[in-house]
Amino acid sequence: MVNLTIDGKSVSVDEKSTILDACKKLGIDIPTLCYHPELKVEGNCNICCVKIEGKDDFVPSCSTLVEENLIVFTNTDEVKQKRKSILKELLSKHPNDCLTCEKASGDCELQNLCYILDVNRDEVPFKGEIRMDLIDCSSDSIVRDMNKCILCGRCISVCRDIQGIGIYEFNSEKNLVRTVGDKSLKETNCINCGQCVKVCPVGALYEKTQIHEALKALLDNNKHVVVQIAPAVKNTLGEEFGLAPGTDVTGKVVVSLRKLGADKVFNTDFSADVTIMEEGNEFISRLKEGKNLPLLTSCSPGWIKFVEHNYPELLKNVSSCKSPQQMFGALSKSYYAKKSGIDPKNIVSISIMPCTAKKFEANRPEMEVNGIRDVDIVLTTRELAKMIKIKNIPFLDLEDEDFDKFLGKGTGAARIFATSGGVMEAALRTVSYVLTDGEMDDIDYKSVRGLDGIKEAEIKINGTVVRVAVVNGALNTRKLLDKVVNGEVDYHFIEVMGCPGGCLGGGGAPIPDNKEIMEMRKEGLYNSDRNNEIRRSFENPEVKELYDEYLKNPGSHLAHKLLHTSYVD
Ligand code: HC0
Ligand code: SF4
Repeated sequence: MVNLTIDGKSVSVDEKSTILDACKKLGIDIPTLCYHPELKVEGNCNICCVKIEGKDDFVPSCSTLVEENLIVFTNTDEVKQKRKSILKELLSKHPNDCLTCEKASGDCELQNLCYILDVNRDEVPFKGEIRMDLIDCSSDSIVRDMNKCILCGRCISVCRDIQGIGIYEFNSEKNLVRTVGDKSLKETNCINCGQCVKVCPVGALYEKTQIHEALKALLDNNKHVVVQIAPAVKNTLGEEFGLAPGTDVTGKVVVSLRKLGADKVFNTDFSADVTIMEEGNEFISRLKEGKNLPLLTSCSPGWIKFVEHNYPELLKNVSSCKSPQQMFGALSKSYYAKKSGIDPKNIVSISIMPCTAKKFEANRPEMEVNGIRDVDIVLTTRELAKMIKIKNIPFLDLEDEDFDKFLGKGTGAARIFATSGGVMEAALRTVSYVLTDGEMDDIDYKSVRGLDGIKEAEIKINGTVVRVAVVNGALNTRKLLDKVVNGEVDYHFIEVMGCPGGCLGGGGAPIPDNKEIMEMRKEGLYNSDRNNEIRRSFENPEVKELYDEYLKNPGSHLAHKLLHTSYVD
């Protein structure tokens, strides 16, 4: 342990600690900007500077290691002035358009620092010019506005170190962050995961917003607007309104959407149950035939883009099932349209997702049936929160309401899709039942739960050992798939989610998220599963009705036409 004194208080910390860590231990708040607890420390903005007795220069507390008997000052006038001057320098280069910035107020760390350090934005005019060539709208999911970049390096780090993709780099000549090869984002191997959006402290990276399109459709009396709500949204949206992570706010989301003008409010959990029927059936066939194993799940669009770019030889292993988002879209414009006597051309299908890549997925050319797009508009959880706030809907005071019928019911199995291991567990709940004619009816498969990057388990079903793996985050996926390709491991079924932790950690989720928040979200989700009276997909009464009345059997001709696809890069 190392002993030091900070602002007159003694503290002992591990020798690998930084001064910032020691300050945290003492409860001393230090403003930070480039620093992010989950990322490699760059130490390049210096806003967290402190003074060490006997040294002339200020040092960044986030990247300076503690030393025995160090005497540190964090809050002198000199330190405060230094921080202010660093902030003012950043502001002089930062466009002054906070009123129209896409970064939600409260999420902009630069703006927050103005309050914390008592710097009035109006006193620091923007001295640069806004360059249109620094705005990249090419991606379906993400906009990059490098006019606003403060060079913190977080996007570089998350994409390279957490996702293992490495789209961005510093260009020291031009003093900006660019994509490797200076391509537009669409031309790179970006998987649209949005992890860079979540860590960007300012409005330099944001989801390609569709709020205006959504509001227009919701107010159009000639359109029949159906909205689906993804599993993760129900246990995370509350954070935007001050509720604890994991709180189940399903009933309030439903009312909010009705108040926003939705004609029907439906449930992605319903189509997640349909996915299990289709994917479970596909798995059982492949297992029996011993063909194209391991089966790789297909619900995470970031992962699909990743496999297309990096492991095209494994595309034959990817399930042909569309994701629940897309299955819902296709069913809303076929089954639901028929049942309600509505012309599918008049239906606008909106989805609320914790994911930026879902915008890309909905735009994929494959995602339509007979020229009718499955999903028209995708909003992230954060975009929905913004809409609720702009429209002054008193979210916390709303009385819970239930989903509309036909595509509204979801089981506990569907809800846990949103966390890593959930799709696998949901599939196992149904597959084990089917393969044993109901003799094996396990509900809890705890071995595939948790936020670890790679999990594996062996499940005995009817004398057969089914070897499964669950992986989340692109870097972990690469590690696992390299082993699959090299024949070092041999699984029957692998669940892959492109974002760390699964959809709960999606690029469209509330900001911030960290390990503690992710744990709470996950616990909330499993509570919602436990509280659901139906916890297996094949028992969903609306799913039964769908098959009885319309699709007939999983894997039927009609099911294939509507709910399956193939991916070609
Ligand atoms: Fe997910 Fe999904 S679980 S990907 O994270 O499978 O986005 O929540 O909606 O489609 O259901 C996201 C979440 C979904 C889909 C589902 C799957
Ligand atoms: Fe990298 Fe994901 Fe951002 Fe694309 S969206 S640049 S893959 S972090």
